[in-house]
Amino acid sequence: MEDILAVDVSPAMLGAGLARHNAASPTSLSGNAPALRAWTGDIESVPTYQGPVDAVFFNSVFGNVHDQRGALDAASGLARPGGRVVLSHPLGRAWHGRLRAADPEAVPHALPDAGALDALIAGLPLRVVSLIDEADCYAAVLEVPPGFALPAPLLLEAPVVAGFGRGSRQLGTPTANLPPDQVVGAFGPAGPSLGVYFGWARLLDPDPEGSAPADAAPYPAVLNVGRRPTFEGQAGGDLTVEVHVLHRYAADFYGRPLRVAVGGFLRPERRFAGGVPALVAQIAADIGMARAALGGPEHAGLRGMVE
Ligand code: ADP
Ligand code: RBF
Ligand code: MG
Repeated sequence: MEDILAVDVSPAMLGAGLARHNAASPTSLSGNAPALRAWTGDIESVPTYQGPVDAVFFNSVFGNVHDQRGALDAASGLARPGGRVVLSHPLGRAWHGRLRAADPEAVPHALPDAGALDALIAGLPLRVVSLIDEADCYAAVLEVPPGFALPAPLLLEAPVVAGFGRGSRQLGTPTANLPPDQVVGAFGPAGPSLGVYFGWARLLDPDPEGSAPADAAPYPAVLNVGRRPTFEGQAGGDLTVEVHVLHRYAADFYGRPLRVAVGGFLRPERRFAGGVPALVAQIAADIGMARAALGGPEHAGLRGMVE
């Protein structure tokens, strides 16, 4: 069996689902055994640490979801890179339309047709893979962008500049800001995809009076290249390149050059409606994904690029 997280606003419905499942295939809920877990609440209340998941299914429910765009945004954030979001209704548009006519309060939305679907996901990190919209069957398959190893690793090197002073104080993740104009050229003529990358980072020119020598070693890192829409409003602020090094340094290192070898892209930047706690949980997940990717054979040579 697969790992499944069942999500419903109704504890009674969740209980019924769990009872039916456990009767059919009793499993241990302890340890790392694949299991059916339950979360009471709507999709936007599911914390990121429950993911990342291969796929999010909205089966026979999407028309009942009041904030469909918010739900899709939350779903895209729970899915792994390349993961899917599926909207399905096995009885299709005609049946759903009659249900909606009978109780428009419980079913505020029609199933989205191709145009409505495009409008719903505009600006979200989702694309339509396929859409079946027939009288007796509805299924829309959406995909979040795949995490990708870059065609070749990128090398960034620039002195660390001051940012907003928010990384360490508000988020618990200090980010060494690099001047964007000195580093975005490395991402090619089309510029960087805004989002989170992983790689190795090393501080150059160790200051004899400052950091301990050990601080000049290469360490794993996560980078955000983006406009911080969680803080700066939907459109975001100026482009920043921020590197959170997975190491506890003895002292701050403003002005010192930082060299970063970027190995791949983890996810697009998002606006977190849940604010700081939601972003902090996502960054923790990003760090886990980065460590896993850096530990794999695909990126074995990356560390050497910053040495
Ligand atoms: P700012 O807004 O000025 O970038 P932050 O709160 O983001 O401030 O903190 C970043 C600064 O913290 C870096 O410029 C660097 O001097 C220091 N720092 C200490 N440890 C780290 C780390 N592990 N990763 C990144 N920066 C760190
Ligand atoms: N800010 C966002 O608004 N959305 C994000 O998805 C986002 N992801 C981040 C991921 C990582 C690994 C890091 C280090 C930062 C991220 N930030 C994101 C940037 C954050 O808003 C920024 O570091 C602080 O505002 C301090 O400048
Ligand atoms: Mg910073």
